[in-house]
Amino acid sequence: MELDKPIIDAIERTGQRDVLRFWPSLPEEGRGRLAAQLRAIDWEGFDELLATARSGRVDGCDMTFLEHAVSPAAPRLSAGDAVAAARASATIAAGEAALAAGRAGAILVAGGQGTRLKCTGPKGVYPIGPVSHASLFQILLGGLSAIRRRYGRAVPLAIMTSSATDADTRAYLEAHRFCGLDPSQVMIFRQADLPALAADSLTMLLDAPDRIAMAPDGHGGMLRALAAADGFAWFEARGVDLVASFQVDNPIARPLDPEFLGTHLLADADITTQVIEKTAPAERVGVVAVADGTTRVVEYSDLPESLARERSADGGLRFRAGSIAIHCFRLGFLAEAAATRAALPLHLARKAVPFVDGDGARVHPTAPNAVKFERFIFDLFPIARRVSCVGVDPSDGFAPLKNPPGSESDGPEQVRRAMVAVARKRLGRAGITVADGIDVELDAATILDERDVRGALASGTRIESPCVVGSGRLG
Ligand code: UD2
Repeated sequence: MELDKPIIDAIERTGQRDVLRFWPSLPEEGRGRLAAQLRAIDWEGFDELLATARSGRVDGCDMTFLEHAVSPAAPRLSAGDAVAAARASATIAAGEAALAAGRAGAILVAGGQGTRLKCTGPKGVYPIGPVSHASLFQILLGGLSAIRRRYGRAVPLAIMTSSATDADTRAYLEAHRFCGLDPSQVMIFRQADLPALAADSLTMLLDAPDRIAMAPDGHGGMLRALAAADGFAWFEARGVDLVASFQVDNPIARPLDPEFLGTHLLADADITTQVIEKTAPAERVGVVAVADGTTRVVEYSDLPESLARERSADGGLRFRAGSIAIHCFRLGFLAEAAATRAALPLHLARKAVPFVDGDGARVHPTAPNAVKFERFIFDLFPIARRVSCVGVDPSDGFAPLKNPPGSESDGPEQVRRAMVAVARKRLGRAGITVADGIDVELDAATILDERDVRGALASGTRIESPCVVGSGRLG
């Protein structure tokens, strides 16, 4: 096997000849593998990688913007509080009408490698249900079934995978019958990979003599990948004109909350985003900030520590609008942005990436030796005509699974506790008591909120042993 001339030219032009150092000694099969990777690389975009790496610039950190920026107003979602819900009734009605008209779709980003969680395979298969042991996929996709039951219309769902998660995700969903969803309402699309570059030489690293070290291109890769998979047309064909995007790691996420969607529609926004009040400077959430009419999300790793710590006169953090990565987009806005390649900049991260050295020995660096690149979907915020924000109480909508068992925060123990707390609260509102220390869970596919609880269990019921409410095992 020989390499095509345009690829050899691109390798020369970008100074990447070193990637072929084992080529002469590779067996035919290995050459085939390496050639396939080289063909898949976006050589036209390679200069952007090199320029970003050379500048050492972190796009999220625009100091001029941050100097003037403030946290945006974010009216709190009522989340079942009867008084607040009555006040928000027109907004809730607008969202419910959109759901009943089948206008809402969803994008689940599930291409991450789950490095911090140290799980093998996609994060979505992680068993998180405190009683059911249901996986993240079962819980999140189940939530869409519950919406369909209530509003009579499916929420078409596009799931973004990556080279790291695609095959296993497809196999899991097939084996689990798409977690109860109609397969014709689910599309799976794969984001692209970008090469990691050696920090000193800016040359690609080899993970093996016949394999380039690549990593998913960040959740911002969703734009180009969805366009390439005809995803915008897929949504349009199903009557969708707004899509909520959410992450695979948060089982109590409420991306299709009617009040959230209603806020978006009544504000006539391109983007509406959910925020929590960030209270500790070190919390690992990006912050939403506004200056001169422009809204941005500044990722936690990009926010200088002095600014992360700064407090306002009321004692709260100056940058307190913590992004939980649940956004509602006008579909037309996303499609237009996808057509503009320049819309999403690259972000740079310095990472320790294993590689094979000149002698073919594998090296596991303990300090960062490489730069990796990612695009973030929230970099669309500054080009949106209008961005609106809603506030979420973390106990009602944010319990991310990031860390392995035994961690101090964001581990499975904390996530399960949060799920049990949500269940207890909703059961309590429906007049059901739960004995102390008992784990309860709401069946994601049938129970959206206390209204569904009332349909499943009589008020006054007392729960004495662990159970999943709504699954048919109780009541
Ligand atoms: C993300 C947000 C952070 C905050 C936090 C809330 C970014 C850059 N940071 O931080 O501001 O909102 O979540 O939990 O968004 N993913 C892909 N492809 C990729 C990379 C990630 O699909 O190439 C998915 C991944 O599967 C997961 C999500 O994006 O669902 C977030 O990835 P992460 O866990 O690496 O992000 P984190 O916790 O640093």
